[in-house]
Amino acid sequence: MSKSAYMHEPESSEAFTPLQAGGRVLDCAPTRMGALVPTLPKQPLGDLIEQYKDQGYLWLKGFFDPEMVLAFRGRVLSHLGSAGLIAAGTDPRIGICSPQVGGKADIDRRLMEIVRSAAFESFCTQPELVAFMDAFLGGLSYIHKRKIMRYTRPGSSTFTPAHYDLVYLRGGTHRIVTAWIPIGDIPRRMGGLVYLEGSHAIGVKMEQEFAERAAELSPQERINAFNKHMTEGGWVSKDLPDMAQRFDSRWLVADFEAGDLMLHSPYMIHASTDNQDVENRIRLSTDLRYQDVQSEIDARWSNHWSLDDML
Ligand SMILES: O=C(O)CCC(=O)C(=O)O
Repeated sequence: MSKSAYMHEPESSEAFTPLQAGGRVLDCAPTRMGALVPTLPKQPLGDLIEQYKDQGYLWLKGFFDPEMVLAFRGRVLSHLGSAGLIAAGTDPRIGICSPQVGGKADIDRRLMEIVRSAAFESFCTQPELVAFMDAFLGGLSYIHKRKIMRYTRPGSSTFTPAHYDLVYLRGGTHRIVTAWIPIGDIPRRMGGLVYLEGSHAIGVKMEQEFAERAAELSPQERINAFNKHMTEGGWVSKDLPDMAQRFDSRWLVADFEAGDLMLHSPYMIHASTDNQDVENRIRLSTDLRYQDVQSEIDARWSNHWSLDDML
């Protein structure tokens, strides 16, 4: 596929709505903010792979049946809702946050139950996703057991600082593909993922520099995202506006919908923005890591995700 066939941008003034991350307002000038390029999944595989390599991501529109995703959203949020997360008398599929949210510990305990549940396992291993990942990776795909699910309340200070994923997966192959799945609609004001345009090349360079500096570290320390050469938590930065300036690049944003599947390279720098939803909805998503089954697997990811696993 030629580049021009997919390098278009939606003509939407919404693409430039001011957003914030950790309370810092992103510069919405067209030189600092743009729109992610959507892709239809039913294209020849070779074209999809080429586009992924070129952009560092693929935003596969309508990959899943939206009703199935919304039903799963309802299932998750009704489980978390019993700990007081959801406004009484409202449909958990909509996910309106309760004005008096219950104890965080109770909600998080229920979240850990969800990520260990058969319902979540079957959501993550549904046949069309497995078949697609096998084809995309060119052989049998492996999904890491450590699967993360995130909920973000509107108005909370929770956001994901800028990073690339390999920092957390240095104990195995670098040929990882992350699948990020919005569980329900996540319009940009609800704090979805944003990607630093062209940053998969920056990630490769950063990783080379890290490898040089880390030569003196023990093998254990070298793969630890919290080692002395990393910033706290392995983040590249918590200051998204500054990063766009520093790398002279743009944050690419999108209105994600139930049914979308996002794939990104382990070198692609991404983050999330704050959930500023005026309708008071909870942002819910999962992120999964794939690789081919024959390559080296980071053993630290062979357990269920826990909030305190320090990975
Ligand atoms: O959902 C988020 O806020 C972060 C997800 C993420 O960092 C990832 O999918 O790699």
